[in-house]
Amino acid sequence: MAYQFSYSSLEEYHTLGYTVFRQILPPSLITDLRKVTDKAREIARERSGDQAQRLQPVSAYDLDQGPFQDYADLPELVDAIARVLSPRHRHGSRDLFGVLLDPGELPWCTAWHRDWRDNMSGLDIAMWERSIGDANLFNQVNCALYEDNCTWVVPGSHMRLDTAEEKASFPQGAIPGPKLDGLTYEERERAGLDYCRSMPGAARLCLDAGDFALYRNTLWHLGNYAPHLKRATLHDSADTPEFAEWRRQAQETRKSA
Ligand SMILES: O=C(O)CCC(=O)C(=O)O
Ligand SMILES: [Fe+2]
Repeated sequence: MAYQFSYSSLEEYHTLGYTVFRQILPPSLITDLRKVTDKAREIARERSGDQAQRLQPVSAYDLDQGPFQDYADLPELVDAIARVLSPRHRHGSRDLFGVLLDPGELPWCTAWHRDWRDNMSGLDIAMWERSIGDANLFNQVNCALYEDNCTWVVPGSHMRLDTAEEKASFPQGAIPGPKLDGLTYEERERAGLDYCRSMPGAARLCLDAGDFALYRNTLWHLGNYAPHLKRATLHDSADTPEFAEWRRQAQETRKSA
C-alpha cells in the first residue's frame, strides 16, 4: 500500500518522542540503496574492523551518491517531515547522514543513553537540559533498508529529565553497557536482550524495509546488534540552521571547558 500521511504522526511524535512513516521508500529506491550500502559495509569493515557500527557521512566515501540523493529528494518524505515539523527541517544532507550496519563477528549492545548528554564528553549539560523541548533541535532519523528491530527506546522520555527509578538504575553516573566479555555468541545475545529489558518502560522500535522513523534523540535509547540480523539503516537528522548553530556552540563550550 502506498504511503499516505496521517496526522496521528504528529501526535505520536509529540507524545511518544517518535513516529514511523511506514513503507515510505518505494521498492526501487530500496533496491538502489541496498546495493550502495553493501559497499558501505565493506568500506566500514576495512576501515574500522568487522564490528564497525556505521559509516558516516556518506559523502566522505567512494560510494555512488545517486541513490542517497534520490532519498534526499523523495517528495513524500520532504512533505511528511514538513508536516510533522516544518518546511525548514530537512533530511538527507549527505555531509551529515550515515549508515548503521550489522556487526560482522559478535552480538553487542550500546549503553542506554540520551544523545549529546551521555555520549559527548565535556558537554555543558545545563545547555542540553534547557534545550530538550526545542523542536528545532535533536530530530534524528533511522530509515531501514532491511527489517530492523535493533533500536530500543523509552517512549515519552524525550521531554523530561531522568526519573528517580532511572537515576537509581545508574547510580555511578557514566552508564555502563551490558557485560559481554567471555560470553558465547548466544550468551551475548541474551545478555544484550536482558540489558535492553532492564530499563523501566523500554520498548523496541520495530521497522520494516522502507520505514522511516523520526525521533527525538533526547529519548532514552540504545542499539542492540547481532551479525545474523542484516542491517543497513540510514542514520540521518531532520536538520535546521538552529541545530547546526547549537552543535557549533556545544563544540565551543566543550573546547573551552
Ligand atoms: O543503532 C541505533 O539505532 C542507535 C545507535 C545510537 O543510538 C547511537 O549510536 O548513538
Ligand atoms: Fe544514540
